[in-house]
Amino acid sequence: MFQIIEVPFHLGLEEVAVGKGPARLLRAGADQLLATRGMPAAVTHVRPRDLRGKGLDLVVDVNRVLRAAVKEAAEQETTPVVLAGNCNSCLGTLAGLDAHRLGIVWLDKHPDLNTPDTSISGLLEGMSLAAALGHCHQELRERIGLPSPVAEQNVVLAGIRDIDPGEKERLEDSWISVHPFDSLGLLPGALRQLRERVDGVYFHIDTDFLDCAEKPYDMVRLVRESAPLKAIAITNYNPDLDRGATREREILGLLSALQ
Ligand SMILES: [Mn+2]
Repeated sequence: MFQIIEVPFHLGLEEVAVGKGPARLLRAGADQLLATRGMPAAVTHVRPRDLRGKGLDLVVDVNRVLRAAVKEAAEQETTPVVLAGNCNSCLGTLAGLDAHRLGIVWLDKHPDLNTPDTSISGLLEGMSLAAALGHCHQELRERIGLPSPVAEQNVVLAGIRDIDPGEKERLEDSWISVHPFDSLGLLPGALRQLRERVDGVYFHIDTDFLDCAEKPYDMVRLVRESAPLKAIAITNYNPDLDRGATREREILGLLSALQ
């Protein structure tokens, strides 16, 4: 059974840019697509009460509330589906899960493995996976409540097209299993190997992977069938940039593929 958790924030700012994505997907019937025996998925809204800080403090506040919501969903033996603005929601979601023998499968056009030293844009969302793996922002991760980083050996990264130079170096020197958008051939084997090391998977979907993925629904089904999914994230959808609602329909297709 799925439990939707709506996190309508863009770097701590509510309903701005990609922060508008979650509400739009709910209006389009995300809860119906994740129904169990005809019952729409329940929805929890992440709204920190006192958003008076700024910058990273806001990111911490949002992720702490998300952590509690994920923990509650997991305790009720439902699968949290986090509809979030930014990929940094991975920190709050991972913090709410039992970290023991947990893997990550990450679909994204970008590896999100920049650090403040290598980032060209300087934006936190491009550092999301790096932060979860302990490459940067240790303090941020710890404040959100994720004391230990996830081991690189337990990460499968797929759908990748745009890699920054600093990320390329990092990937060449890492244990992460990387699969470009156009080479899905080795993905089933990588998922089987991951399954031997973990009991469950956090499945992160940055919807920009749809820009280039050739068989996105097959990818989602492959991951779904590869291991128990402990939580799922759907991130980075900006309805203002979605003329004709093409992307919205594609994302609804991804949700259907999770069933
Ligand atoms: Mn991305």
